[in-house]
Amino acid sequence: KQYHVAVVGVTGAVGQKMLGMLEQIDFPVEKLYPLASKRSAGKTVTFKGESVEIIEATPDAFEGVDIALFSAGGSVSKQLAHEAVQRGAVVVDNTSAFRMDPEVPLVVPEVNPEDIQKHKGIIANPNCSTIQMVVALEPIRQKYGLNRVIVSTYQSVSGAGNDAVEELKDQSQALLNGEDPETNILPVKSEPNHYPIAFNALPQIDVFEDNHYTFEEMKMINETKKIMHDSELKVAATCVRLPFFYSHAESIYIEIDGDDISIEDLQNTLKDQPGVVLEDDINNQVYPTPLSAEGKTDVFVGRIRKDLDVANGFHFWVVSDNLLKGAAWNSVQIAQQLIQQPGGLK
Ligand code: 11C
Repeated sequence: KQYHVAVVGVTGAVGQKMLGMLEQIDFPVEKLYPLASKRSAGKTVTFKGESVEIIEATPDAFEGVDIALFSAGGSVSKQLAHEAVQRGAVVVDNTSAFRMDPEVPLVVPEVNPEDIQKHKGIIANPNCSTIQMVVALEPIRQKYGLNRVIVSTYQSVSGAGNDAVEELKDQSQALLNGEDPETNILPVKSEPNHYPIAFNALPQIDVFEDNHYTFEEMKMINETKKIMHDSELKVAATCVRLPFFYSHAESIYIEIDGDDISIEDLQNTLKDQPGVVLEDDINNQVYPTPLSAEGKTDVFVGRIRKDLDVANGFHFWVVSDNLLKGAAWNSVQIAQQLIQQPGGLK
């Protein structure tokens, strides 16, 4: 069977990667609906070697669509996802619009694929920094149980969109030329203050919440509990933007159950897990970095260490391409499972 597939936000960084992933796995697309804002309508995208015209994303544009992959921002999803569902599409939404809605499954296929079947038209794709963390944690949680997670992130500028990528380039050039950098986008475009990202580190990703955490940090906390179906899990996060273009890295501390668990036990637990690549060989200086993970769909894990004070505490380093496993690939994987699971595409 072949499907009518819409990509909403097709001109954006993630939309483009969604097209690439659909092509790469040869997803059975009978007809592609590249949807975007009015501004982009009439331009074209290339899909499987053919030029396809971009259509304005309006409710009627979803007529005849089977699967709609949304990545055009939360407000577009809120406006159009239900319109797409009413017209018979299943929506895979890569924004925060519906992630915490109890009616909407929040899915990482390596962790909770069974939740896909509970959908009522919309399936949410988690935040990029959450996805790579839960892919790495799930095999450990399955084997040993998981009590506490404390994560600090090192996130690339592409998470804030193409404008932030350009801002890092421009600021780097300006500073190297001895000029003042222009600051318009980061840390958060809609906020009054902007700070340079080039040669800097910004401890703010998204807006602040009343509890002094940022929305990005709260996404990591709340989404992790929802995906793992464990509201009791202790999770804390600090999210930081750094001046590199692609992939997010994370320093993760966990407390697990069990006696005398060794570094090798955790390495063996993660080795050969689907979607996980263990790169942990300090004798040969082997560990993942944002550059080494860029362009790949896996989650890379290294630097596994035992905490020196807490018996069942471990530290490790997790890296993944935020636009691929963190966004486009996870969405396309959900779509792939939808069409493969019995009764999935209903
Ligand atoms: C960032 N994680 O790096 C964000 C981008 O909720 O899907 C993804 C925002 C989201 O800025």
